[in-house]
Amino acid sequence: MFQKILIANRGEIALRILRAAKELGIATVAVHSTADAEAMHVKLADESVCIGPPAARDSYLNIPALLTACEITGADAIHPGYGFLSENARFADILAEHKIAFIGPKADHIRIMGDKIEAKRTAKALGIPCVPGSEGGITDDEEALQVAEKIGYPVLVKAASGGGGRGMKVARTKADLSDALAMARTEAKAAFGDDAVYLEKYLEKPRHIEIQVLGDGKGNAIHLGERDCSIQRRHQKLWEEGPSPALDDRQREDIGEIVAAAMRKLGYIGVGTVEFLYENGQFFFIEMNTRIQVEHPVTEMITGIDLVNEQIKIAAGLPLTIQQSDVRLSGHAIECRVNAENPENFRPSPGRISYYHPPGGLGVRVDSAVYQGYLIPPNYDSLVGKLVVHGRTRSEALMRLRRALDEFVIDGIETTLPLFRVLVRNADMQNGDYDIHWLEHFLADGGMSAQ
Ligand code: MV4
Repeated sequence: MFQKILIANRGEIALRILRAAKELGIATVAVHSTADAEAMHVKLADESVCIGPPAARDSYLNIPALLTACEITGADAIHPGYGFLSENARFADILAEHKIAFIGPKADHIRIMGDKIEAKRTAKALGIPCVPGSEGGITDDEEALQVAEKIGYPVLVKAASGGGGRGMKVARTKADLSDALAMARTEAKAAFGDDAVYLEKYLEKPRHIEIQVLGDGKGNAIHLGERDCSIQRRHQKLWEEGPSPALDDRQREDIGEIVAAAMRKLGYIGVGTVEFLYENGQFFFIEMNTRIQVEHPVTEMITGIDLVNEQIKIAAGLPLTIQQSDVRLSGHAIECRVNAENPENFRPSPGRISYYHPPGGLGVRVDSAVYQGYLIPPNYDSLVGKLVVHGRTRSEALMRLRRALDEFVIDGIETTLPLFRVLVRNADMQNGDYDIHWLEHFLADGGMSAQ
């Protein structure tokens, strides 16, 4: 087992990793930029190293600085969290060269899943249902026209290096296709330095349902159910829940076993999330994330499994001790991402928290690293914390969420709390009757102010 883990991240996920390490009796090293000197994970870690100025590229993305911090402290493993270097295959390779353990999957699996064309090709070969589309990348307009004729319009042009919605263009008719291809390639070249694109049948009103997996690379892999992440704005998730209100147990077991079997065949190591679009009772693979995700507490609350604890043990070479038959999904969990943003226009609202009172009580969890008097820096994402509630049923979880949101006080900055107080009272949300476009339509129809 590792002696000392360097946490190459910040905010709530850095605290989350620190907690798991401490419970395993492993020493912790916090790294921070000059903007995060007063951060909670720095205060609670056994040691801390300042790795640079506020800009991420000079601190949390600064590989030489992270290697030096390992050298100085004698850390034998690095946990990357999410974002930053968590899905950077080169970083995983460099750590291997320096004999420092990367708490994550094999670099090759990160590389495969980072290329959306390779990811899809691999998923298909492993027996995972995919969206109908081009076999690989699209080389010219002629090929695109043939594929589009075959799968039928509307089609979606997607960037191979994309993900998170960047570099996507819909073509509703043959006449739109050439422009959509050109715009997607231009955007992809500018954003990722790679203009490779592929084609898929465009699904009009899907849900976004992701399956949590855990594998040890020794022939064992299990699934831990799903999370419905359809409630998002401009590809930023806001409300995630599990189980999905749209699935029954049979569907859950079927798609879960398909994914677990695929991960066994792949020899996947660590935690991973296989993302699907779900429409008319069918699942369509779109991407796989090879990191711990922001919304992992939803799965922890319904399974009782500590995913970061499992991640660390697997990275240390221990076999998976959980069998699929041990996994019990119990109750319902909902996570709301509390961001330092204006709840109507989502403009960032950094600043000092003048008063902070988080909710509590049975089935209420707040994963946050802020405190009263904390100054939220403007340099990073706006996540203040995650309010996660659990109930024996979805309606109990909704009632608990409503109560917890009304109890939650964060003064000094604007937050998304008022938006969630409206959503938890909304009929469609109470009925679980939503798709990936629901929130943007709700906001466009007046959303907050219309209440
Ligand atoms: C799609 C799609 C419809 N049809 N693919 C957006 C980000 C990336 N994860 C893939 N995305 C989509 N791919 C096909 N063939 C719609 C989206 C999409 C979306 C997907 C999940 C969650 C939110 C979304 C918001 C807009 C579009």
